[in-house]
Amino acid sequence: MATLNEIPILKLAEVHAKPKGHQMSYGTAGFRGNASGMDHVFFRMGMLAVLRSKLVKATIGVMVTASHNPEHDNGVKLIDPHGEMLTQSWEELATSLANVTNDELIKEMKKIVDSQNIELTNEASVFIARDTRPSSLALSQAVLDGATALGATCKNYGLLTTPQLHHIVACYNDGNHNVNEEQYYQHYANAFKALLNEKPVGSSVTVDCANGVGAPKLVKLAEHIGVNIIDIVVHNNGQSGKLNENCGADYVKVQQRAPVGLNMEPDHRYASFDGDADRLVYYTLDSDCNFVLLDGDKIAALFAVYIKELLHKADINVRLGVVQTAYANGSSTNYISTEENIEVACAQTGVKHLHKVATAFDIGVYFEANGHGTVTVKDDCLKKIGAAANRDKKLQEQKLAANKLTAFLDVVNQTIGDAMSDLLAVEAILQDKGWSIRDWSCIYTELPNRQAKVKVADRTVIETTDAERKVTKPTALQPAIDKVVAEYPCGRSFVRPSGTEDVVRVYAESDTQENTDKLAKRVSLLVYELAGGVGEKPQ
Ligand code: 16G
Ligand code: ZN
Repeated sequence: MATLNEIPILKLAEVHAKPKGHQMSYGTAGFRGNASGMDHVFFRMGMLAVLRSKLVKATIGVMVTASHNPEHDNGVKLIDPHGEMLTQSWEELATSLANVTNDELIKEMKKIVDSQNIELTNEASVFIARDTRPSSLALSQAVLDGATALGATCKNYGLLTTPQLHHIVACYNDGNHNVNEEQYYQHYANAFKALLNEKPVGSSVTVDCANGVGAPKLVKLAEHIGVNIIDIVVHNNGQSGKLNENCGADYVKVQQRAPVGLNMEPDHRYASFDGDADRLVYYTLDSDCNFVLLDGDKIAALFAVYIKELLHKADINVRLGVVQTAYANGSSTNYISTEENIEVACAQTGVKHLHKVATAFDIGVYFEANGHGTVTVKDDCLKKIGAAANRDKKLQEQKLAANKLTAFLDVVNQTIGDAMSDLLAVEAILQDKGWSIRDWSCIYTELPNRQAKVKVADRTVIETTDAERKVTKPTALQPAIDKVVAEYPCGRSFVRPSGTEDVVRVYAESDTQENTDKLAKRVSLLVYELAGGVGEKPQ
């Protein structure tokens, strides 16, 4: 049994020393915070990736990004062998390792090695990539230092979107050792063209890339597809604007308005990515020039119904389901489950939770309302679809549908929500159905909704159950919410402690915007009063 080679670790740990008192936790999607003072966290996550790689005997990914957060923030997340997010049981290990002092570092690492039974003589391989934040270059170097301090073989891919790194890690561990960025474009461009059957997409689509890494990558993807097939116009490409400032998927979804600098025209298709291109929302203007948002719920509905129709046409019987969170608009849930008769499940906020629930279905479509989502397919289900495409007895029309479904599932990045691949999937469906963005938008009408946040002394006093739809603590809160909600037609409201910010989040929906705003305010006030609100009372 080998031991840790302490000297190089300690030497580099001095270079990446932890500032006094700095504490962080591995949140919903890794560590995230102001980039200054986080250098040690990146160094230590480089080391943790090596330990994980030695344990699972596969390549681990490390992505340097803070997604839709402001430019001055940064973050780091680990990617497990099949391209999924770091297994939850390791989040605690990550948190402890990030928070010990430099003096306790070796002891903490040994603790991890012992508790996990890690064989240190095993080889390790770590893939690293980063977004375009000014701090990302130096922080990805800190990850590299950490990984090399423990003797791993490292590949630094430089600038990538988060889903690109997930894709590369998954393919590599699946035995494709030549996988690289170029192959990513080839894969999705070819899959898209196959799905379209080389028929061009009629009109252009304008994509706000949040001034982030999605911009140069989308340009490359578009080049691989060819402008004769689809005309993608990139907006907010990072040449002048600031990352995520008044632009990007989060801004558009929350503000329900166009990103900076975009002069919208009625009926044109617009889309926004977030800063690391794992979220996608669409929007347009109606003929009265009202802003119309098509968020993650609408993308999920579009995907699910398309898959359902193809399964039906191909005469394939598998279990299809949609996974949403409590944030999904009530109308979307109603449309998918009642009108389209597709199973709907609800998961806790955070991609890892949705992903897990989705994989229980043969085909699982999962989306958060904020635009993060994808489709998962079980291997034997894929085989079943492939067999249907080739079966002699099948009618030509059934074979065609099975082929189309295979092509569609090839266009989506099954490892994680991917704004680029989701964009192609939406474009292909609209093209296939001959739908305008207006047709798509009309499949159901959202209930007016409002999100708010409340500051409390300690947000952990709020505990929830039933996929965050009900509060269990403080005990007086849920009955009080129920009573208020009952006063509003189609009323629904829930509260949950944020996993990324020191606030309690409040969601409300009901029949009119005026009622919804009142409901959100009254529930916010209940949180303030019953869960230790601080500062100004909610207005
Ligand atoms: C993170 C999650 C996102 C979730 C959000 C909730 C991933 C990759 N990202 O951004 O899915 O919606 O956190 O934030 O899992 P909140 O807990 O602050 O509301
Ligand atoms: Zn993101």
